[in-house]
Amino acid sequence: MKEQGKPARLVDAITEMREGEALALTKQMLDDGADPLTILDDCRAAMEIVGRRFELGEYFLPELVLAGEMLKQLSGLVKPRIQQTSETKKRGKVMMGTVKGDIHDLGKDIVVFMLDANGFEVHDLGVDVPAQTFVDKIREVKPDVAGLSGLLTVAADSMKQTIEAIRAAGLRDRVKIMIGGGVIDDHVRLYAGADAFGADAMAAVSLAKQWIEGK
Ligand code: B12
Repeated sequence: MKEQGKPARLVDAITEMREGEALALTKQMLDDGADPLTILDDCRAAMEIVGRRFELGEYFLPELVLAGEMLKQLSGLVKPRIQQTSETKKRGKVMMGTVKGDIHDLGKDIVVFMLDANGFEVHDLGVDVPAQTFVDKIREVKPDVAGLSGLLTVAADSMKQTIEAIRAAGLRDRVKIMIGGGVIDDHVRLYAGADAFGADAMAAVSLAKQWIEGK
């Protein structure tokens, strides 16, 4: 039988909750010169499997919590290997937050990190962010782009309410809005009234570049 490659072993270690092995494998892959972004993709694939098992009643909250903790540690190992841009002049301002009612932040944190590494000034509002906080902070910080993250189905409604609040405050034409996370897709973009949906952290970077620099 063919030996399983390291990426598949990493996905396996995460989904089977073998924390020590997942950490050791990640370190090994990084030392072998693996692309850090690919490792993050593998982690995300593993989280999808964990999520599916939770949905099927095979895993429970403790497994979700452990998976979340593992991902935090793994991304802590991976992030320093991602090249930061050498430009000191910031490219533009991006505000990020997980919408009201949702406390998932691992994906948002990766997006924040990638935006920062690519030279944007990032303002992270955290999780469970009320629509009014987005409005207040947009007024105060004047970001070029606002990114809304959410993983729960109900996040779609929070995104819609947030964007409506931004519109009601007269700020909608001053800020481009991107959304992303878990189940978010282009249907949600239409429903919520965002400018774009991004599937991953690099999509967030491309959108911000495109909007701010016309690239
Ligand atoms: C880990 C986890 C948790 C951890 C979160 C830890 C943390 N600090 O974030 C804990 C244990 C706290 C948790 C809690 C809950 N969870 Co949970 N959780 C997950 C799990 C397994 C992984 C999520 C994750 O981190 N993925 C990895 C990251 C890297 O991916 P990502 O977030 O999608 O982000 C990437 C992209 O989407 C994109 N992106 C993200 N944000 C943005 C924003 C923009 C602007 C752009 C462009 C891109 C972008 O870039 C990121 C990097 O590539 C998912 C399963 C899944 N399929 O996602 C369930 C899941 C999201 N959870 C779920 C549920 C039900 C819950 C709970 C309600 C459980 C409970 N009974 O209490 C609570 C919710 C509490 C709340 N109010 O929010 C469900 C949601 C179902 C639904 N559709 O509504 C899921 C889908 C599991 C399932 N299949 O049932 N959870």
